[in-house]
This record gives sequence, C-alpha cells and structure tokens, in this order.
Amino acid sequence: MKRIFAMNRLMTVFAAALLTAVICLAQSVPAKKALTFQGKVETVNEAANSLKVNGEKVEGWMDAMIMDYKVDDPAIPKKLKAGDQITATVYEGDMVLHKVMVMPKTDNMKSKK
Ligand SMILES: [Cu+2]
Repeated sequence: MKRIFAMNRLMTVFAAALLTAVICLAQSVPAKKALTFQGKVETVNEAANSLKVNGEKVEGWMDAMIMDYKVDDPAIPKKLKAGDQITATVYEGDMVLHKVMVMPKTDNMKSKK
C-alpha cells in the first residue's frame, strides 16, 4: 500500500516536471530573425490591407519579384500610393510587412548637377 502511494507521488512529480519542461521549451523558442525588405509600391489594396510591391531580394525570405504582401497595420495602406519606395521589417516564415516606412524620394535634379 505504501509502495503504491509512493508510485503515485512519483508520477505526480514526473508529470509536473514534464509540464514545466514543456512550458520552458515553448518559451525558449528563439524569436524569428528580423530581415529588412525594400521595394517599390506597385498598387495599394486598402480593402485587403495589402500592397503589391516590386521587392528586392531578401536572402532567406523572398527573391526579387512583384507580389502582394499583407501589412501588419491597416493604417499603412491609406498612407501609401503607387511609386512609393518603402522599407519594412519582415520575419522568416511570415509574409506580412511590419513597420512599413516610406523612403524619402531621391532628388534627381540635384544628383544630376
Ligand atoms: Cu514572392
């Protein structure tokens, strides 16, 4: 009888340890690597909260191509228009554009002088 009680106790301790290990593992998953995306806005789709962007290659994320990307913030598409040069933060395994920023237009007149 005493032995069965000890076994139950051991199982409880084991289960608690396992649960703790699972929780620790879940928390120690490293944060996805942040990458910088750059491209030119082709079209803005406010309803879909997405942008069609002619993007430069981002190593380990996406080749240079024109494609639609969702934006993390619905306020962003309203601020953008075709032709805007943007940079955004992107994460491995996630096609959403984060922290989208419009790059200042390069002054062609000035650079020609
Ligand atoms: Cu693509």
